[in-house]
Amino acid sequence: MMSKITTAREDEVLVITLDNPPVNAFSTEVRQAMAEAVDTAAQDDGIRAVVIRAEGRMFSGGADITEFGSAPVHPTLPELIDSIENLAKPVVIALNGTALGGGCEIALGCNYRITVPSTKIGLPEVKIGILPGAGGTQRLPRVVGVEEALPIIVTGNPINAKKAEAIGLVDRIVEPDKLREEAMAFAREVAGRDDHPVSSQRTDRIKDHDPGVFDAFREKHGRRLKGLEAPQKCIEAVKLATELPYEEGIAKEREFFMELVNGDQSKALRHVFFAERQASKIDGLPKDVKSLPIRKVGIIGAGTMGGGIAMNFLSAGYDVTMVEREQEALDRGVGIIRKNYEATARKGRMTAEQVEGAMGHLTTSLDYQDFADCDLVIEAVFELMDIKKDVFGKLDAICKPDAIMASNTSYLDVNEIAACTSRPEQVVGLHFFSPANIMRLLEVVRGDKTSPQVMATAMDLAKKIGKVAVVSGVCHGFIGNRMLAKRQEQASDLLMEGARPAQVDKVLTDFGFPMGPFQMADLAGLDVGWDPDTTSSANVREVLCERGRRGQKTGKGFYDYDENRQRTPSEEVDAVIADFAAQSGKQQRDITDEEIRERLLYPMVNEGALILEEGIAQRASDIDTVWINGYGWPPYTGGPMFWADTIGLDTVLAGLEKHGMEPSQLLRDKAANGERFNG
Ligand code: 3H9
Repeated sequence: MMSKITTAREDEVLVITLDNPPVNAFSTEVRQAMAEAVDTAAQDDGIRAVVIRAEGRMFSGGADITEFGSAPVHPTLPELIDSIENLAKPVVIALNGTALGGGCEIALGCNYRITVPSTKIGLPEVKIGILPGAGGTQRLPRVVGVEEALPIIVTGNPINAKKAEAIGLVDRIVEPDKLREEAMAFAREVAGRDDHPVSSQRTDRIKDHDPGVFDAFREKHGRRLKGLEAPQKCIEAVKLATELPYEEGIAKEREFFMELVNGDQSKALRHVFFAERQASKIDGLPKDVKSLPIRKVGIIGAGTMGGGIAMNFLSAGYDVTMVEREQEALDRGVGIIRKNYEATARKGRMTAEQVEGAMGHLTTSLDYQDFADCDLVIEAVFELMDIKKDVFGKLDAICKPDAIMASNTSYLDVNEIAACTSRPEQVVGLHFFSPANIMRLLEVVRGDKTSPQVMATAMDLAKKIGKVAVVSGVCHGFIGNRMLAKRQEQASDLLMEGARPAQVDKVLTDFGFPMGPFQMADLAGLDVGWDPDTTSSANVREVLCERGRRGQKTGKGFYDYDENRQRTPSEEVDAVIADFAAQSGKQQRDITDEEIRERLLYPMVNEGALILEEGIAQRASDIDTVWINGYGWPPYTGGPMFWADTIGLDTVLAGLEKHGMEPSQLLRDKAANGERFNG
């Protein structure tokens, strides 16, 4: 077996090379072998400098996250980095690409850092609910100053090589093919000197900072830090770096790290990290399946959905042909796409050239015939089976033989749609979420006959356009909307029993959702799927629509909105609810927040269990991935199924029974055996 750490002696320089694909994680084996190599450098008087470098497409993704939660094995990463920093010989680190977490912290423990232009450096630990625990919170501020260190540590977003050089995090940037040679030259250049910068000993960048910077940072990022433990600890740790001697600061960092890594939030966020990566894998797919090449994509419909879907492909450089029935609708759709891109450019997230580049890939047409050379066609037409069937019949006649034909349906039976073509194996569901250019989730709906090749292509494509894809079997509403329906049912019932929209919504926002069901309805529009010609005052929603309360766009829905879209509860809505409640004969009563939470969330978990039982989802973690990326479920609880695991499946079971709901067999069995949904 190839060793993950190799050493080579070149004159007076020891080169230590890390090679641990796929991401050069600092696993126990790597740490032990690297510590031995560092020891060699310390012992051998002939060695006057060290170069640390890596093989592969990046420097390192950091500590091996799979080892978290087990007892620490020596040398720990902090111990290894200390041994590097304490070496009485200069160490130059050559970052050949991405250096994250422990990968960045090890660089901070070296005296000199050299890299290539494409490198991204960062401390993303906060995203998995921890803080940099190998000296990052104490060394980074000492190297780049508090103002620069705070956002890197607290947001977890990486910076590029140029910025890293500007703030003093790297010393030199060189061309990739020169990296090794330049690192060697750097090492030889500094070998004879004895004034090497030692990060932990530096005070020059932390002695004059504005003490108000921490509170200002908390204030500025308050909304995104809400409910999260790790960012608060990150801020606290950086503050301590400015107040305590290094040894005391590092002891505090370790204490915070251990506390966070063993806490529920980090366990949940680590689950989310692996769940997203697992979701891209399709069970039972033959190993030799190759994706089909996709270059040109056809989209039917230039409305909100079609336009949003088109933007995904345009941004990723695919040619897109968008077809509508009328020129006016096409023009409007194209106008909105351009407006969206220009808004992104105004925020500095796109250049004017990139806007034109994306728009340059778009062609429009009124004729399906223009789909003839498309590799993939996605329809985003009205959600009615007859219309979908008509569209797929036409596509079948026009598309080339190996083209993939996809439906963006959010509920309908993909098998029935596929059956009206001569090639159901080429048909798949691609369920995007609105706004489709922003939401990360994509449900890839696998029909009974969808071919493995089409599935593999869809999953690959999702990654290329930056989506998190989850495979779903065919059922009404697939994974996400099927579970959502259970929550909506309860939300409506709760109103009839005495809860108010604001109370129900608040229970969910307190839980960590960005909004509750009634706020969501107001945002989406109460009239989605409502028909003014056939309306019959059958429920609260219909009556509100009839009264012109159609959501935020009309200034009123379940709530009243002012000109700044601030909402207040509405007496009119309360009266409508009271009328329906009286008709339903249900006794109005005070309902506790706890009951609301249980009745909204437990039935979702139960539906998730049914979805698993029926094989609609491949694994529990896929359900979590859907809810976190498509419906705002707070990631720090791990998603519905992981959350249920955390609070205990027996608790969920008892709750369902208490509220008179029928638990699924899978939930009963797992609860009885003390098992979890997620392994
Ligand atoms: C840390 O460093 C702690 C210290 O502060 C303190 C310690 C005391 N460990 O994402 P990909 C797997 S905390 C284990 O598809 P990409 C991943 O699951 C760490 N495994 O590749 C996947 O496995 P599989 C701080 C890891 O090129 C495979 O590698 N660092 C790790 O799209 C490929 O991953 C982070 O939080 C890991 N650290 O993106 C960075 N990283 O093939 C986490 C990846 O079986 N990592 N895997 O599904 C990332 O952000 C991305 O993986 C990275 C590569 C950008 C590196």
